[in-house]
Formats: sequence, C-alpha cells, structure tokens
Amino acid sequence: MFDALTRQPDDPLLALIGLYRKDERPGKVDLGVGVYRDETGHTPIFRAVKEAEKRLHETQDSKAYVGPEGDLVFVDRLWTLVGGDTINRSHLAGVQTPGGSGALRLAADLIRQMGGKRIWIGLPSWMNHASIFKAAGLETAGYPFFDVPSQTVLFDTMMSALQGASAGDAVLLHAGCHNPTGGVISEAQWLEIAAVVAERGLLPLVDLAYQGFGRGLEEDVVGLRHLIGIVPETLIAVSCSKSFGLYRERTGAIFAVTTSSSSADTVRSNLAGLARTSYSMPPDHGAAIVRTILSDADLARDWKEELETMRLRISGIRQSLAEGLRDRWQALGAIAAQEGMFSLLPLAEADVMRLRNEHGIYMPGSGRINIAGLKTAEVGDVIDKLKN
Ligand code: PLP
Ligand code: TYF
Repeated sequence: MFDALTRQPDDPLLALIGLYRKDERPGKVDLGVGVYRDETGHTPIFRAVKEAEKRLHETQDSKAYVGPEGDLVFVDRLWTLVGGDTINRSHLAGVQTPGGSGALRLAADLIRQMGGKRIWIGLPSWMNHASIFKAAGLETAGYPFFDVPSQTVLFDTMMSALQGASAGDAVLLHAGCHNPTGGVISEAQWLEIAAVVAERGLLPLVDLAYQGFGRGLEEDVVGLRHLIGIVPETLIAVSCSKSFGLYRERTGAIFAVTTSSSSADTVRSNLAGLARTSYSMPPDHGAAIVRTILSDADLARDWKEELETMRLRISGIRQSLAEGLRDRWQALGAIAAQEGMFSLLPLAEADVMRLRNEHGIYMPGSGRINIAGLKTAEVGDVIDKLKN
C-alpha cells in the first residue's frame, strides 16, 4: 500500500543544514536556516534559560499530564509580553502549542472549524505558511508584499489586494521581522491595515516569531497592539523558538482576541479540542522555562539584556552589509533599515549556487540570508564575494 505514496521534496532550508555540515572548507559561511548565531557562529542557550532549567530540575516533582491547553500560567505571562494590557483578559483565549508552527496549524484548524475557507498570504512569505494552511484544508490567496529589486514593501498594492478580499477571509500578517524579506510596516501603515481589515470583515492571523529581534521587545508589538485595539477579532500565533532560544523545545501559543468572555470560552474549548485530536497535549519543558523566567524579575531582566545584545549584533551586521553593498546595488542600502534575521538578496539561483560552490557561502535558492549567520570579521569578505 505504501506504493501509493510519492517522494516529497525536502524543506530546502533544513536540507541546507546537512549540505553545510558536509562542506569541509574552513572559511565556509552559513546564511541558511533562521537561528540566531553569536560572533563565534554558535547558537547559545540563554543564561536565564539555563538558570530556569536548574531551578526546574530541583523543584519539579511530577511529569504527570498537564492537559491539551498546556501551562496556563505560561500562557498568561506570555500574553503580558505580547499584548500588555491592551485588552480585557476575559475576552482572550490562549492555549500553549508545540512552537509557532503548532500555533499556526491550530489557528488554521480553528478557521476551518468556524467555516472559513480562504487565507491571504503576503508574497513572499515563510515557505511553511502556505503548506500549513493547505494541509488544514484552507485555500490560499496571495497579496503582493515585497519587491526584491527595489527592496521595498508594496504597501499600496497590498492594500488594494486586501480591499478585494471577501468578508470572512483570513489574512496572515507578520508582526515584524518579516521572513524572508526583513521588510518593515510602519506604525501608520499598521493603522491603515487595521482599518481595512475591520471594514472588510476579515480575520487577521498575526505571526509573531521574532519579538525582540527588530526594534525591541515593546517596539516589535506596537503594530500588533494597534491592530487588536481596532479589529474586533484577531488570532495571534506566538513562537518562543527565537526570542527564548528554545527552538527544539517546541514552545509557543495561540491566542484569540474575542469580543466577550463567553466567546473566549467557546474559542478556548475549540482550540483544546483541536489540540486533543492532533497531538493531545503540548510538550511541557520549554513552557515551564518561559514561565519560570517571566515569573522572576531577575531572570526576566537577564533574559531581556541577552536578547537585546543579540538584537544589537544583528543590527550592527545589517549596517556593515548595507554600507558595503550599496555602491554595487543601491537598493541594498535598505538592508540597514530592515528588521530581524532576514533579508532577501536580488540573486538568481545560479548566483546562489556559484556562491555555494566556489566560496562555501550557503543560502537557500531564493537568495534569503540569515544576517545572524555572519561574523563581524567575515562581513567584508562576504561582501566582496557577493559583488563578484
Ligand atoms: N513563523 C515564522 C515567520 C518563522 O520564521 C518560524 C520559524 O521558525 C515560525 C513561525 C515557527 O517557529 P517554531 O515552530 O519553530 O516555533
Ligand atoms: O525560516 C527559517 O529559517 C526558520 C526556521 O521547516 C525553520 O523559520 C525553517 C524551516 C522549517 C522550520 C523552521
């Protein structure tokens, strides 16, 4: 019966990990998969995470089931970070999920369960977005988001596309640190988006996977907070993978901002039911770490400091890259003002392969680079190789 199956393509980003590992050249550079790297090329465990793990090791006295909604103290503390006090918490339904990906899938399942059929996704977007939504049975439609040659956000075109969306359609928005473009939506533009979404009766699904890596922890959710203040109902998929460095611990949450406490209760029970029939319950460890950090002022302060160091390192590399590349490609000066880990270079796939084969510089065929993959000392050399 397995004959009925056909081989599926590998995820090109995850496949790069193996290709890079096999390359034995000493000067190789990994600009592929989106994980933070420090000056030595290492993806560190946050100091606060290590300390929280130590405390959990000493105090945790059971591994009994938690439940499909996961750790609700984690969920509550995480919301404070994301939403602050923008909304009445009794109108909020939040459930812990296996990473941001689990949150996106649960959101898609919920949209299907409430009769939604279509979701609008910016072009380009993180590859898994369309796959996750399609796997849940949603139809996907694209709105133009970013022009690579000019490195600009196509805001007007995006707004016209959203004007053409039908009531009840969902719209995926990146809260910030756009993957794969780094393209920034200004505060004023968020207000315009919120107005159109509310007027057309659309349901926004906001993907928040890089809080703290753009302009700062609070700054990175300003747009999102405007949106939830204006639009009556919103879904927010949060990933703790980058912001807490918990990638493999699969830590995240899905939040639904609703219009009443009874609506929130109903949404929560649907999310829990969908979790139960999919993976039953989320893994506990990562959420317990985040709960421990966010419940302790000293740990929280230390976590914020370390996150800020990471943000500043990325921002510094952005400035140097933009400076070095703008005399060859004027538009690439925009890299300095873009946010988060990624920028999308105007390279043809053949250029990407040449950089990989001749120079050991690894990036996916799209030309997306993980800025955090660069060490300060190698920026000049990579700039030279990009230019030739
Ligand atoms: N959303 C975006 C835009 C991402 O880049 C990622 C990447 O990892 C995720 C969601 C999901 O993250 P995870 O499932 O690892 O928490
Ligand atoms: O875009 C990235 O590189 C990150 C990590 O299937 C990632 O979001 C990439 C591919 C994937 C899961 C995570």
